[in-house]
Amino acid sequence: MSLADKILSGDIRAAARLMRDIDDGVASAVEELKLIYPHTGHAYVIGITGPPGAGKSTLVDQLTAGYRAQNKRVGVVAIDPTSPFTGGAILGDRIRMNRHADDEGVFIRSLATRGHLGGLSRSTADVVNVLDALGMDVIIIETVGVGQDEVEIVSTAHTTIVVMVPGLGDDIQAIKAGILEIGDLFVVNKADRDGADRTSRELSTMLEMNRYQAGEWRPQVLMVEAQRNRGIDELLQGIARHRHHMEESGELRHFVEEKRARHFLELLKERLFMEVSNHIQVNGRFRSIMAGLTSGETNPYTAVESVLSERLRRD
Ligand SMILES: Nc1nc2c(ncn2[C@@H]2O[C@H](COP(=O)(O)OP(=O)(O)OP(=O)(O)O)[C@@H](O)[C@H]2O)c(=O)[nH]1
Ligand SMILES: [Mg+2]
Repeated sequence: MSLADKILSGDIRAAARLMRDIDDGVASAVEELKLIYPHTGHAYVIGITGPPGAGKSTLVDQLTAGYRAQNKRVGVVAIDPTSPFTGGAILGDRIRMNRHADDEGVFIRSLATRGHLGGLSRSTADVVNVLDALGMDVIIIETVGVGQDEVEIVSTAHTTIVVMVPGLGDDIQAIKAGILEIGDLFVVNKADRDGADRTSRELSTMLEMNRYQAGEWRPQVLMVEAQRNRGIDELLQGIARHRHHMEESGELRHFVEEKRARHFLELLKERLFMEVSNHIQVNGRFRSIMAGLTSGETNPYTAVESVLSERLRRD
C-alpha cells in the first residue's frame, strides 16, 4: 500500500510521514502528492494571523474544541517563524494545544520557516493537501505577523482571521494597510484587558472607511477572550457566515481557481530555480561568476542570461 493509499484511508501516521518527507525534500513525496491530489478540495481552510503573543494558538485550541463538538475533524498547521524574537513558539503551541494530543480527530503539524527558500506558502499548500486527503473537515493555519510572507500563506485560507489585542493604539494605524485588506474577520482578543472596546471601535471605524459594493462581504470585528473561552461561539458563527457568503456569491469557486494557479506557479518557480542553481553549483561555476562580477568582467544581467541559456538550451 502506498503512503497515499494509507492517507486516503485515514492513516494519521502515514500523513505524518509524508509531511516529514515533504519537509526533507524527499523525491518520492512528489509522487505521493500526485496521488492524493485528486482527493483534495473538501476541507474548509481558515487562516489565523496577528502579532506575536496575541493569543492565536489559544484561539486555535478553542476553535478546535468548538469544531470537535460539532463532530468535525480538524487539522492545524502552525507556521513557526524560527526567528530569534519568537523562538519557542512551537513549544508554546504544543503545550497550548496539548489537550487534543490524543484525539484522533485532530492533527497538529508545525512547519518551520527555516530552510524554505521562499517556498513556504507552497509547502503550506502541500501540507494542507495532505490534511485534506486525510479527511479533515476544517484546516486551521496559524501564522505570526502580517508581513508579505504571511499574507501569502494566509491567501491559502478560505476565511482569514486577524487577531489583535487591546492597546495597540498607533500600531493599528501603522499596520492597517496590510491587515485591513486580508481580514475577513477581526478578533480583538484579551478582551479582559483595558482598552478592548476602544481597539474594537477603532478597527470598526477604519473598516467602515472602505467602500463596499452591494453583496460584498463586510469584515466583522469580534471581541474574544480565548483564554476563558468567551466569544468563541460568536467567532464560529462568524466563520460560518463568511463561508456561506463565499459559497453563495461564487467567490469560493473563483478563489479555488486562483489558488490552483498560484500553487502551480510557485511549483514552477521553485523547480526552475532548483534546476538552474544546481547547474551553477558544479565545477566552481558559481565562484567564477562571482569573480567575474567582482572584476567587472561581467555584470549580473549578462551572467543570468548566460546561465539561463546554458541550462535551458533547447537541444
Ligand atoms: N489576558 C488574556 N491572556 C490571554 C488570552 N488569550 C491568550 N492569552 C495569553 O496570551 C499568551 C500568548 O498566547 P498564545 O496563544 O501563545 O499567543 P500566540 O499569538 O499563539 O503567540 P505566538 O505563536 O508566539 O505568536 C499566553 O500566555 C496566553 O495564555 C485572553 O483572552 N486574555
Ligand atoms: Mg502561537
